[in-house]
Amino acid sequence: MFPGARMAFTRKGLQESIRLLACRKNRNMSTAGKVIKCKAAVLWEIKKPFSIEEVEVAPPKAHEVRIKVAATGICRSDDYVVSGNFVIPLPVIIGHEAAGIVESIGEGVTTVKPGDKVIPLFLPQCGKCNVCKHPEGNLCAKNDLSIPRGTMQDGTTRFTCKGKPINHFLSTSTFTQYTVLDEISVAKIDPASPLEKICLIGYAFSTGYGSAVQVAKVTPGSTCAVFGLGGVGLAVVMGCKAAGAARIIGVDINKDKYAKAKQVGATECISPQDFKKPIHEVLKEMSGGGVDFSFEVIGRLDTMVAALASCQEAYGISVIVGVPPDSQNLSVNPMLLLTGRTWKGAIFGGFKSKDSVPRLVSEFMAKKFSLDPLITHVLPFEKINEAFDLLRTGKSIRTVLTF
Ligand code: CND
Ligand code: ZN
Repeated sequence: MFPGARMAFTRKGLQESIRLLACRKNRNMSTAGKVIKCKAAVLWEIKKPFSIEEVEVAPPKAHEVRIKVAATGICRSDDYVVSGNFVIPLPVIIGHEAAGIVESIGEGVTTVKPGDKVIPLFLPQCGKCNVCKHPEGNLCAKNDLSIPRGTMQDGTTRFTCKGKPINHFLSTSTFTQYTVLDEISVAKIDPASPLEKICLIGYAFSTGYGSAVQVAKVTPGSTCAVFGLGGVGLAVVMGCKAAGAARIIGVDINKDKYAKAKQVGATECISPQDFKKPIHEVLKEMSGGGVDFSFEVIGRLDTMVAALASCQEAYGISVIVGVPPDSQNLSVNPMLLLTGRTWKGAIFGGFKSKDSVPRLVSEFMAKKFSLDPLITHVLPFEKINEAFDLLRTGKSIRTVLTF
């Protein structure tokens, strides 16, 4: 090719790029400020499948952001809504573990702009409440978890379907092509990050990983026991390993979970059903008096007490990660604590969301941890009901739906 031809080719390429950019800008301009009609999975009633509907998504108001969802994970907590164990206002668009791209912003938004890659935050960080100002707490007073409202911060919804308002879920609502978030419920992330993977940082991964590194503060050379080796439990194992634990004992009644647990860092795995003695006594013997750190990642009252009893009586730390059954109380012997154990619990691994999510994405990009072991299935969004069946039958760890 002679030089003139190369120049013409390059100029043509440049002109084409400019045209495409202008198109993209116009496209944004054409939807900004307008209602977007798109597909969403609406839950009209509990214990019923999702129905894929055309919904109307209103433009973001002041301090709000509208995003195009690129990928969303499916979580046990979403299924708690479908089964009626987690009671929230219906009809609703649920889903809370996602990643996407900002389509448009409302007045006064300063932390994100159209085109930014973002992760919705099911736990907001307003930066102003007592919890946000406290160095440790992360359950921001503006959360929609303690008493679910099912709305934006201003008390109204941005979704309509067949003329009816549709509720939001945990300030996120990600089972939809477009969603609207309060600015305090969205974090800007590395533009190079793969959205179909890092969506897990919006919930399961950070919950487990943070429980080890942030809540328990696992120390190098320590011995840890992780009760429950589902997606969140595996992320706890990854956190223990990253913190330098020397022994990580996985506890699960399903032995199919052991191979993956060992792949991510468990040094041994045991089943309570293989022993005549209670599991806390087995763990005490295995660790010469009790483990340094234990984690309950199942959501059962009996295993919460077993995990507490299995940590060292004078300095052991036990963390509740599993969500207990609704309105049930525990009975424990206070001597378990009087001797010096610490019993803790945390939502979202104790991480302050808006501060921590971008940092965790950067750590993922720097290959500090991998999310691949947690993602067992990737399906198109329309197969959402199939994806929930995989979760309910225990066939998946995490299914990611792509749009
Ligand atoms: P998942 O159901 O995938 O894993 C639970 C594991 O526990 C499975 O491997 C079971 O085989 C195992 N198991 C069940 N019963 C027993 C038993 N009696 N003894 C030993 N092992 C048993 O759940 P997941 O990993 O998605 O979530 C685990 C819990 O964490 C669940 O309660 C979920 O709601 C909770 C959670 C908490 C938070 C938070 O912010 N604290 C966030 N997300 C999820
Ligand atoms: Zn706050």
